[in-house]
Parts: sequence; C-alpha cells; structure tokens
Amino acid sequence: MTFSRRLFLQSATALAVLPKAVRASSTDLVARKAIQQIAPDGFPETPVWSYGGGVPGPEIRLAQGARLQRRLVNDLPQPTTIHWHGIRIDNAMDGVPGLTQDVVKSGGDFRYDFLVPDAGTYWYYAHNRSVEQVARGLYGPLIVEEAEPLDVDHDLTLMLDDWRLDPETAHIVDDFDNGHDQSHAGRLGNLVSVNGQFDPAFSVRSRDRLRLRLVNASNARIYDLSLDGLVGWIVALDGMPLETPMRVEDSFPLAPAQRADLVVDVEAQPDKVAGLVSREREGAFGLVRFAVSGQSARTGQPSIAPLPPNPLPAVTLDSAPLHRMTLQGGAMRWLESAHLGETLLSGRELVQLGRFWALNGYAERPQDPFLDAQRGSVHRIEFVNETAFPHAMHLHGHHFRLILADGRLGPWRDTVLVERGQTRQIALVADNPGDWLLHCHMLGHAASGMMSWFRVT
Ligand SMILES: [Cu+2]
Repeated sequence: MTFSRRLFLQSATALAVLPKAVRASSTDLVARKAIQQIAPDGFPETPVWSYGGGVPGPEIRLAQGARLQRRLVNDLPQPTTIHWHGIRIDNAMDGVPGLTQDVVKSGGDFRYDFLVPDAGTYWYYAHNRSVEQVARGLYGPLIVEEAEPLDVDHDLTLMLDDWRLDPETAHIVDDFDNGHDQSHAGRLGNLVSVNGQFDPAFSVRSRDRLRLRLVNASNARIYDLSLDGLVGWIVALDGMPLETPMRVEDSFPLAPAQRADLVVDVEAQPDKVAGLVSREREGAFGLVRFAVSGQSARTGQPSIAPLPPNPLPAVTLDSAPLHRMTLQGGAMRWLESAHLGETLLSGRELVQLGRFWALNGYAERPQDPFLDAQRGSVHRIEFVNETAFPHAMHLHGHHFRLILADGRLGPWRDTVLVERGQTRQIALVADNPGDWLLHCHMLGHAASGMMSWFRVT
C-alpha cells in the first residue's frame, strides 16, 4: 500500500471542531515526544516531537507591541532552540545556535523574552537540526493581533505540513540526511496535513466571511493554492499587510516558511463543500474542507479594505548598493568547488561531506558576513539562482521589499521564492542590530550548504 493522496482523500475524517483562540496560560514550551493521529483514521498513530504534546504546538496569540515570554524546556534526546520566524526581534532571542545563542541541551532550558512589533501571522520552530526537528513536528503558530479585529465569522490558522510516513506503521521515515533529497528538491513527503490532521473539515455557513492564516511549515514542499467554493483576497504576505488586497483569481504559490492571510467569503451553497486546494505537478489535492450548512445574513462585498500597516521603515533605493548572492550547486549543476571555511574543496570532496549547495562559493555559513551593514542603511540584494531547483531565501530579523521587474517596490516579505534560473532583487533596510542568518528554507538545502549571514552594527 502506498500513501497516495487520492486514497487519503477518499477516507475522509470527521468534522473538526472549530478551534477557539486559546491563550496559552502556561509560559513553558516543553519540547517532548508525543503520539498523534496524523494519517487518516484506520492507520496507526505517529510518534512525533512536539511543543507541549501536540503538533502544531500551542497557538501563541498576543497583542501587537506586547511582550512574549516563553521558557523552552528541552525534554528531547537532541539539543534544540526556537526561532520566531518573521518577528523583527531582539537578536539575542532569534534562536540560531552558534550565532545568537548556545543550543539548549537535553534537560536544559532557555527563556525567550521579546517584543512583537508587527501584527500578523508568524510561526515558531526548532532551529537546531531543523531538517529533522521540524520534520518530526517541532513548530507552532504565533499570531499577533491587530488593535481592531477584522469583521469575520471565523479566524482560522491553517498550518500546512508535508510528512514522509511509512505506509505500514505511519512512523516518520527517519532518512533526514538522505543525499538524494538534499541534492534535489529537498525532503518531500507522502501525506499533507493541516494543523497536524489529514484532510480536516470545518463547519461554516454559506456567505460566512473567513480569515484564513496559511503557514507553510513543510520542509520543502511549495504549494500552489487555489480556492474552491470560496472567493476572496490575499490581505497579507509573510505577516505584512498588502497596501492593496489582491483578489485570488487563479492560484498562488506558498513556499516553505511563507505565510498568506486571506479574507474569503463562502460562496458554496448549503449542503455543499468548499475547500482549499493545492494544484501541483502530480495533480490537484484538497487540503481543507469547509462543510456548508445554513446561510449567513451577510452580503458579499466587491472589495475589501487593507489591514492597518505595520511600523516598517521607509525604503529609499537611490544610493542603495547592490550585493549579489549566487545560488549554486545541486543535482544537474553540481558544484565544481566551494569553500568550507578557508579551505577550497572539490565538488567530489564536498559531496562526500554531504555538501551539495553553495552561496557565493561557500558550502556552509562563512566566517565573514555576506553583508556588513551600518544600522539604518539600505541595500539591494540580488539572488541569482544558477541551480536547477527553486529556493526560498529567508532573512532573519528583518522584512524586505521585493523589487519588481519594472523596478517598483513590491510587497514586504521575509522569505522570497527564487525559481530555477531566476534572478530576484530585494530591498533591505538594515535597521535591526545583530548577526542575522540568511538561508534557504528548504531545510535539507540549508543543512547541505545554503547558509549565510549578515551583520548590522
Ligand atoms: Cu534551497
């Protein structure tokens, strides 16, 4: 038996209860082993690694500008840390081992304590041996609320994950360092879950208005999302409001670590099912179902107001220097050579060490920063993808603006998808002091060479 998605789609699970916004009362996040039903009913349960006993970990919700305090307690057999993705955070709280903190050893703990300046949809996850720890389930949502809540009937956080499960035992296949995955598209799985469940369903009314907070927690899968029986707008990307909400006409990509906030109206009639669908090369598959019963008195609106802006810096490109970062290596474009520290190694030697990728000729985080920026200075970074695969490039501690093909400034993001053969420019205001990681968010790529960093002083 294989875990075909079609099979999974036929074995529908029970209607899920709409989650209430749980305000975690405890200030501890305990990283520990747990058991969870990830595969459809009838399959065995899956041993996972979790924050607090479930995948995803508890939804942390707080007001914009509030202070987040959580003690990470490590009850796992491996050292770990937590990274708070997309938060323009105090550098010491960024959770990067060897750059901003020491690993938290088994039995140890660490107190995270920082302010959240921006409203939006963020997430947290393990940043030590992420290729294994995130694949085992160490992630959760972090929601920073706007001062005025949106007028919606349901505010739903939907965390997408892609699991590689043994079809007989439903155990996670533990080949995290598989060289074929790492040198190709990364670790792709055979079961997609939403909020740690296969094919969950939510109960809604026709004409209900929903806010969907989509988070891609997958190691490597890029979703191509479209709506079925729903109409609506993207109102924020990577947490940051769009100046003009974008109508969802067709499909839109969601790369690893990226988020999209949607406001959608349920167009499907009572007794029908609406849904969120991913259209990928192998075919389309449903991620979430919305079972429609009854009708709301709402009337659809032709447009929607933007979310209030976050306190982001102004971007002036006039004299901004350009820094090129070349993405190199991987299958079909194998590295001829690259540096590990001071040493230049041949492609063959690098492959033997499990290094398949390089950023500007370095197959690991280099000694010197890619960019040494004066606080407040503006920079253009140009990602040149010379590889045969897409990469989701993520900068820590900052959001940046995409520079569109015609030179205008595009949306704010913290993770940019650079397709194979593509060149993409971003504009960065380096206004957050510290040492910040810059890496590919296909976690197997990061583990096998695609890591760099920049410094702001
Ligand atoms: Cu990559």
